[in-house]
Amino acid sequence: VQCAQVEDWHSAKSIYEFSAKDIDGNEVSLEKYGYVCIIVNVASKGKTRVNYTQLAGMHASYAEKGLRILGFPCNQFGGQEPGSEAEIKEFAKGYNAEFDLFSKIEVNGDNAHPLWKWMKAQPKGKGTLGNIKWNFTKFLISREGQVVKRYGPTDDPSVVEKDLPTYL
Ligand SMILES: *[C@@H]1O[C@H](CO)[C@@H](O)[C@H](O)[C@H]1NC(C)=O
Ligand SMILES: CC(=O)N[C@H]1CO[C@H](CO)[C@@H](O)[C@@H]1O
Repeated sequence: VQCAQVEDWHSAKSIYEFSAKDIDGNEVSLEKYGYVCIIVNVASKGKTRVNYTQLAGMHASYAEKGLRILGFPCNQFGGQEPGSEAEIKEFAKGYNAEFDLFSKIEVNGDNAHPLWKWMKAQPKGKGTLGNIKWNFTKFLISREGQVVKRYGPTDDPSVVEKDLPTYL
């Protein structure tokens, strides 16, 4: 794998230089995501219903128009994603969520996934404090693989939907 993984994530120019493990444990190069993407840290416990339902709905409505949603389970916020990969997959199925899920990662700290370190360091991805504050933080990625906007956990997925026409 080519990837600007661990040490040199600073120098990456787009998300396409990264790879991540999908929910089944296969290393996937993000090169295949030459679409408009929403990258989001998901959790299974807590206020998931609206978030998952809207993400699943957006996938259903916009996948054909060129949207991809990448959900990264993360257990760094109040232990809200304690399940195994298999349990997370089953959980998502309950919402008919057909968007792409990845293996559990960390989004903050030294062990954060390099893709997340990179997104948080981008001019449009910094947010107010840089670090991810809670589950369901969303990054909107252009077809060029650039972060074009970051949304906080309380911005429901429908807020992101309003911006899609500009980029799709
Ligand atoms: C979506 O998730 C975030 C983070 O847990 C939460 O703050 C927000 O209220 C949720 N949205 C809804 C409508 O439940
Ligand atoms: C899945 C989920 O949303 N978990 C937590 C994320 O943050 C909210 C807001 O603080 C919590 O209430 C949820 O339990």
